[in-house]
Amino acid sequence: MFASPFPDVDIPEASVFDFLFTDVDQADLDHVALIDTAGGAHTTYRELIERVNATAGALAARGIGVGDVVGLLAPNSSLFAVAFHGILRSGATATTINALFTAHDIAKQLTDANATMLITVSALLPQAQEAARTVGITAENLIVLDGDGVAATGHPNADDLLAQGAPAPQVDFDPATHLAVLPYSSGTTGNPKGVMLTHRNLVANMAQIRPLLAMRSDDKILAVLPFFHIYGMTVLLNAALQARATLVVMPRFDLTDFLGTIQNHRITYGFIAPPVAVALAKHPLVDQYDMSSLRVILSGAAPLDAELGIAVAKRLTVRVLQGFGMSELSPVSHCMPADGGQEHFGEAAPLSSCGWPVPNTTNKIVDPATGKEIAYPTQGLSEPGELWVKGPNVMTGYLGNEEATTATIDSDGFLHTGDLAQVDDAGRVFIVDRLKELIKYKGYQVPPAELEALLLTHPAVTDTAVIGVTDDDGEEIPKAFVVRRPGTDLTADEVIEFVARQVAPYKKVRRVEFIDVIPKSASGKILRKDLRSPTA
Ligand code: AYL
Repeated sequence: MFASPFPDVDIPEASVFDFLFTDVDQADLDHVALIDTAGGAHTTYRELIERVNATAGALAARGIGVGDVVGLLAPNSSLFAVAFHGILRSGATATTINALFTAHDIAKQLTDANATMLITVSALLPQAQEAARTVGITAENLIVLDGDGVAATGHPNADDLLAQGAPAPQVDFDPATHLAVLPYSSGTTGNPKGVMLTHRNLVANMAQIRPLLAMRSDDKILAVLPFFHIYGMTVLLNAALQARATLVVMPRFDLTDFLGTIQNHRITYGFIAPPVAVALAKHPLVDQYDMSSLRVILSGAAPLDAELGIAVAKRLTVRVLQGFGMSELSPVSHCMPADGGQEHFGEAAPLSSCGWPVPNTTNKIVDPATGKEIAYPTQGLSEPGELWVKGPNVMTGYLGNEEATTATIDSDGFLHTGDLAQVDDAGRVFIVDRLKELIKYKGYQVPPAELEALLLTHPAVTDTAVIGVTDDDGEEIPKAFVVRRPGTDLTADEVIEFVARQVAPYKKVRRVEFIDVIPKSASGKILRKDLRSPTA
């Protein structure tokens, strides 16, 4: 067992709203909190807080409060930020939904989370309406933030909520147990599950990463990572606002817009996932922009190739950092400090590591075959084993799924990540492989179980298994192994097309191999390791 080398931080007993906004300095109230690159709107901290309170008041007037779940389906915008904190401020729980989801995916999440209201934007209205109909959410409870308004369409918009002028409600809940958000994650196996994160979990993670990330009020933070995913939610919507920084909010990633935004807004701090690092290291366009304002880039959500990270640091003259986390950990459990570790440890951590355990956490590395803890190394690297994490950022469990919860969090409170790690004698953790079945495509979760269930509905497929393989660019992509029904002539293209028609674009199967039989254990579990051959 080894603990974070950083001093423990204080985690106040506060709601997310109180932790973020009750003690804003007078001087910060007129500071710009959010800039929308689409449309150019500026929102100050004062306006943000007023709108969050008014949104909470309007939701409360509609009967939403403690015990209710509200779906939030939208790309990044200042409207998203207001709606998100408005939901939490009302006492309700937000279930954030991937903006790329199909109507079917949206309805599934709303049903599982038991949501009674859905907040979206006009660009996603067709799928939002279809999902709302499926789950029985009424027109008045389908809010279209940038829509034409309740008078025109029957769906309230953001202005309708603000115009209601209802005061923010007095809400009474215990931050230690009350659920703030329900993001969805497939965890180590199976279908996506609601990850129960309390106000305390989110407040804790803000407090834990604050001394490491060291964001400042004069930072201009690039907010292109989606707010609906836990990475953007905690690091941008929560931690960056807590630092009173300015978020420059982009609705989607496009390389030209991304580079132009860094140049024109003088961005100082960027949060990315590894595919963006590939572009920053290699794309010729990068040389045409002035990147000199950048001081730090942090990569997380999937493994960062160290060489690539070094190339980005050299090309842009910035500090590149890596962090590691999971939705189930609110999410950041490991990170490098903003100076790489220079001040605290005398040298920066190598980019092949994801840094040190964040404050208030302890780790174990455990041999998955024997269940025995692996010794902390006296020199060099430890043996590899499954990474276990304990701390105030560990979720309370999976919604309505006791079995998955007890399989993931043990009786000592350690969360079993399903990732294979090593630790070195300086306490730095290296993620070396993934034990669990999860596939990550561009940092997004692709649960194989979902694709396998879908493929089995094809009449010419008798059995299948989906795994992650590495493509020529070093990126992880989903690959399906398919057993064809005898006498049929199903092609790989047909398999790819069949899936593509029915899933969000990032969940597409991108490679297919036909085989005679899917390797399985005696109990019928797919032996995914046996499918991972060098030629796969
Ligand atoms: P989820 N290296 C390797 N694998 C990683 C890394 C990393 N740096 N970060 C995340 N993963 C994988 O719930 C790993 O398999 O959360 C992990 O179990 O979508 C899984 O992604 C969790 O996927 C940060 C750093 C946020 C990371 C995050 C991660 C949120 C992704 C902020 O600073």
